[in-house]
Parts: sequence; structure tokens; C-alpha cells
Amino acid sequence: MVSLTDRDALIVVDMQNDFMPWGSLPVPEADKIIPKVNKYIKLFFERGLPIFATRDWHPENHISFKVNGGKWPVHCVQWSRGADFAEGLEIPPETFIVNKGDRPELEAYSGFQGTVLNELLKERGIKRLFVCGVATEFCVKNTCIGGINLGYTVFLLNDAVKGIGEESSQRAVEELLRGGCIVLEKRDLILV
Ligand code: VGL
Ligand code: ZN
Repeated sequence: MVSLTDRDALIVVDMQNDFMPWGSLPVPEADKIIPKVNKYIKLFFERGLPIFATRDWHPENHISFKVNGGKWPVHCVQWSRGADFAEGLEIPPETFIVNKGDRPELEAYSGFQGTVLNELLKERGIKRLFVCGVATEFCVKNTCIGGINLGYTVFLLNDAVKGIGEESSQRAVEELLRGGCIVLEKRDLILV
């Protein structure tokens, strides 16, 4: 069991329209976790704990796109509808928005890659990260590993993540466990 402290932050990873079933790079059933993510947002918000939301934020000429030699369909193009937060996601105006993958030549699966996320967390004395969002095997996994490598204690909120494949997601969770990430669900939180 884990209780929340004032050294904790919520990291919502890439909950954007293009990763929803109606988007261009759909994560199956990603919309199913929207209510769960909203619950975690509310939990942290009500306790005055900071919330960080990463966004995949690609220029049209991004190297990760198939049309530019990469492996993915065009997705999360800066300022497009697909790059917007998912329909139904309740992001308070106080949320810190962290855009990543915004340089044409660089892929960024981690919310720490090419961003000031670490600095923002450090400024606020944050020591523990609670991570939810999509996709488990890509941006969620890499954000968790990035946090662990920077010395944070990282919790994966396993009831509020979704991956592209079932097996690949399972493997990612196992990898995270081996890497020192703590996997938990809402019922594992002591809420006072
Ligand atoms: C992601 C593939 C490409 C993710 C981003 O958010 O997991 N996956 N870009
Ligand atoms: Zn991307």
C-alpha cells in the first residue's frame, strides 16, 4: 500500500486523439482508460499535487512517419486535432503540458527526452512519479525508465495504461518491474 505525499506528481503520457481508437495511430481500447486517468487526475488535483501531461508533438516532416522513412503513420502533428488531448480527458488548466518529439530529426518516446520535464519536477521537489497513459510499450515505458534513470521512484498505474499489443504490453510491464518500477493500481493507494 502507498500513500501520497507532497513529493509526488502525476505524469499523464500522450492521452491524445491520434492514439485513441478514432485516431491515426490507434491504441486498442485506449478510450477505456479515459475515466481511470480522469480519476487519477482528480485525486492528485484535489490534493494540490502537480500534474504533468506529455504530448507527442511532431512537425509534419518528422522522421518517425512512414512518409519520411520511419515506422509510424502520420500522427500527433503539432496544432492538429489529432494532437489535442483525447476527447473526454479532464485536464485542469494548472496542468503542466510537456511537448516532445517536436524536432524533425529526433524521436522521443520518453517525456524526458528533449524536454524540461526533469527541471520542472526538480524545481518542485518531486521525488516520486505516478505514470499513466499510452502506449505502454513505447512512451509509457520509456518515460518510466527515464524517470528511474534520473533517480525518481516510479510507480506504473497499471489500471490506467494501454498498449498497442497485449503481449508486448505485458512484456513492457515485466521489463519495468525488472528495472525497479513499482506496479500498482488505484486500490493499492491509501487515500486519506
Ligand atoms: C508513441 C508511437 C509513436 C507513444 C508515440 O505515445 O507511445 N508511440 N509515437
Ligand atoms: Zn510519435
